[in-house]
Order: sequence, then structure tokens, then C-alpha cells
Amino acid sequence: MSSESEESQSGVEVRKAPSTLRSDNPSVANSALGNYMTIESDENLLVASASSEASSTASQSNGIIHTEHSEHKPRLLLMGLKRSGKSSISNVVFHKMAPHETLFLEATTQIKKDSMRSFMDFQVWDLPGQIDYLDQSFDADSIFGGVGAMIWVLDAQDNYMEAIVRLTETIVHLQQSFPEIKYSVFIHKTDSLAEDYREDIIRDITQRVSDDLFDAGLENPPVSFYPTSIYDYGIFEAFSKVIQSLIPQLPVFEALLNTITASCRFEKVYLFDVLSKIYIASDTSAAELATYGLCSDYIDVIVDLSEVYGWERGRKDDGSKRAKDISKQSAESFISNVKGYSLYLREINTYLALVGISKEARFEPEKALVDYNVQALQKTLKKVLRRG
Ligand SMILES: Nc1nc2c(ncn2[C@@H]2O[C@H](COP(=O)(O)OP(=O)(O)OP(=O)(O)O)[C@@H](O)[C@H]2O)c(=O)[nH]1
Ligand SMILES: [Mg+2]
Repeated sequence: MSSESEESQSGVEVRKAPSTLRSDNPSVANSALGNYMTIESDENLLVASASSEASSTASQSNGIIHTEHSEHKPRLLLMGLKRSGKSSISNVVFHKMAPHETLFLEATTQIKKDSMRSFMDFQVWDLPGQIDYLDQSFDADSIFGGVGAMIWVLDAQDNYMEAIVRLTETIVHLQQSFPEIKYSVFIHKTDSLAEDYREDIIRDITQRVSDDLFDAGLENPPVSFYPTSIYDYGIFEAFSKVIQSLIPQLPVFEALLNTITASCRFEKVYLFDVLSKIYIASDTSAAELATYGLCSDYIDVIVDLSEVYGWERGRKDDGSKRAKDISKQSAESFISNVKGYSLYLREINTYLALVGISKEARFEPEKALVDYNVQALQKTLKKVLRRG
């Protein structure tokens, strides 16, 4: 737990969080941090069977969109050269692995598929770096067909020329057959670059990739660049942006969050997937990594408290009116005087929580107004999620 969280404990007020910050869906697996997202891992042989034509039926419950056929979930590919950090990223973001433990990861030899069951079902495929996927013998359709986003992990502390060549070849090749794929380049391991020339390296890589793609005839390729490291919040920020690129309702979420930022005088508002701490939307004001970190740590504190003092919804339902009222309410919490900020959290549904950060050290006087506005927002968000 970071120092910010320790400092914050004196002013914390937690209301009803224990009972509601848990899933009432028995199919969602227990995890140390709560019950928000199921991760089903599946290691498959590299030459996967051709993508099935089976129709996918979408079902909706609790405002969460689930597709029944896993192959039809939006897919996110992690690609890049050997040892660039793909499996480390997947393990740190989706399996809560401590960054230093990635030192002991072995090279990936088969495609590793993780199914994420969250506000939207999606899959993350970790591809072994040792294989040439442009080889004609591969069934490209089974790997790249239906992919929403491809993340190319580029080790910035290594000699990155070969990685840039492979990356541009891959994009140029895939653009012809799979034009709908969105590309993100994670300029990775930035923690191990000397501060003096970190920015130069990031600029150099971005420029070289853009120039090479331009030379190959791609004038406006759908490629975004993010400096990342598993040793700071940068990897969560970058993954958040990639996931957001797959969410059709993003502009609606952003407009709603802009409204709440203005009406509640928040500095920044995030809509978090609670387990992964990926934010699926935020208001459109400029974000600072420190602000994200504070909100992310706050979620940890609340979920930890819920784990210790909480109970599952319905378990304390003795039929009394009070028990019924409590089980209907969303978890909420606010905290004052954390590094001069106030933080506010409200559960939106089983998977999502809204976290707002305000520059006012204390915002109790305005709490009632904030509650009112956020409750109205919660209703609207649920409607948007239900419509899919
Ligand atoms: N300094 C630093 N090291 C990292 C970072 N991310 C990963 N590593 C290290 O990079 C090494 C390789 O990581 P892996 O995740 O196994 O690489 P990979 O891309 O999955 O490799 P293959 O499975 O062979 O394709 C490990 O020792 C990690 O600890 C990072 O952000 N910073
Ligand atoms: Mg690996």
C-alpha cells in the first residue's frame, strides 16, 4: 500500500461499502480484492482452429453485456519481440502479480488466452515473441480475425531497430486483410531509461515508426503510442486507453462525466473497473498520473475494508425493512485531506465504480449535492450500459 493510503486513514468515512462492494453473482469467482471480474485462463496450441462461424447471442444482466460465445468477444492481442514484457504486462494488470515477480516468468511458448468477464466481456491473448506470425503457414484468420486492438510491446531499453522493423511489417501486412484493427505501441520499460534521455528515446521511436509506416504507404495509420512500465501506474493508464478504444459508448460516458465534473466541482472523475483498476472512461480534462494513482489506491483501501468487514448482499437479509433498504443501496465512501485532495467513490454496478477527486481538502459541506448528482448519473449510466 502506498504512503498516500496510509496518510489517508485518519479521515476515512466508509458508508455501507462492506455490504455492497461485492458481487451477488455466484458465478463470479472470489478474489483477494473482491468479486468484480472473472478471469478464465486458457492455454491453446498456437495453430488454433479456424474461427467458428457460430452465432453469438448477447445477454444482459445488471447492465453488463455478455456474449455467450467466447470467440466472439472483442480480442486484444499482446505482440512484440521475445522478452519485451508482454506476459509481465498481462500478469501485472490482470492477475495482480507484483512487478518484481515477473523476473521469474518463463518465455511463453503457446498463445495464452485470458477471458475477462467484466462490464464488457473481452479476451486478452499473450502471443509468444519467438514466432513469425507473418509466415504463410499460419492460419492468420484464427489469430487476427475479430481482433479489436493489437498492442505491440517494444522494449525501449534494448536496441529497438529490429522491433520497429517487425512492427511496421506486421501493421502493413495486417492492414490489408484486417483494416478494422486498432494499434497501440507500448514503449515499454521506460523505468530503466535514464531521465535525461527518456523523452528523446520515446520521441525517436514514435518518429521512426510513423516515418516507416508513411514510407510503406500508410498515411494515417490507426496507431497510438504510450510510454509504459510495470513499475508505475503508466501501464494501467495505457491499458485503459486501449480498452476505451473498444467501447462504442465512450463519447456518451465522457459527456456524462464532464457534466458531473462541472456540477460537483471535481478535478477529475473516473469510471473504474474495480478489479483491474482500468478506467473505462473519464471526463475529458487533462489527466495526471498522480491523480489516477490516488484514485486507484483509494479503491484498494475500500475493497480491503470490504473484504475484512463486509458481508455478501442478501446474507444479512432478515426480512426487515432496514436490511432490504441496505441491500438496495450502492456502496459509497468519501475521504478528506489526502495530500490536499478529497476523494469520493460510488459503486455503479457489480463491476464499475465512479471515483471523483476534488482539490478542496474537505468537501463535506457539498456532500449532499454531490450525492444527488452522482445518483442521477448512476441511473443514466445504468441505462446506457443496458442498451449496450
Ligand atoms: N525494467 C523493467 N523490466 C520489465 C518490465 N516489464 C517486463 N520486464 C522484464 O522483462 C523480462 C521479460 O518479460 P516477459 O514478460 O517474460 O517477456 P515476454 O514479452 O512475455 O517474452 P516472451 O514470452 O519470450 O515472448 C522479465 O524479466 C520482466 O521482469 C518493465 O516495465 N520494466
Ligand atoms: Mg511471454
